[in-house]
Amino acid sequence: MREALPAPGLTVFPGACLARRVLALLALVSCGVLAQQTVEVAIQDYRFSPREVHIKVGDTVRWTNREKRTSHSVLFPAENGLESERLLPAEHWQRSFAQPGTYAYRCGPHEEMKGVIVVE
Ligand SMILES: [Cu+2]
Repeated sequence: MREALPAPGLTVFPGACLARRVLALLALVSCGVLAQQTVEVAIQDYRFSPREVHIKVGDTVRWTNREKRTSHSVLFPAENGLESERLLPAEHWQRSFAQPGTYAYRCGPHEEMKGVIVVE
C-alpha cells in the first residue's frame, strides 16, 4: 500500500500523522493474517509425529502417511467425528483451524494412536 506524500512545503497536521500510523498498524495486522503456515505431521510406526503441535489461528496442519504399507486416518471425535479419508502410504490430508482451542484427535482404525493440535 502506498501513501501519497505531502507536496514539499505543505504542513503535515498531527491528525494526518496519526491516521498514517493507524494505517501502518492495520497493514501490519493484515500481514500477520496473511502469514499463515502449514505445519507437517508425519504418520509413521503407528504414531503421529510430532504428537503435539502448536499453531496460530488460520494455520493449516498436513498429515502425511509415511508408512510402508499401513493406512491410517485423522479423526476428531469432538467435531462430529470429522475424519479424513483413509490415507494410504504417501497420501496426505490437511485442514486449517479458524478457532483457538485444543483439538485432540486419533487415528480412526487405530484408537491408540493419538495426537493434539493446540491453536493459539
Ligand atoms: Cu492408524
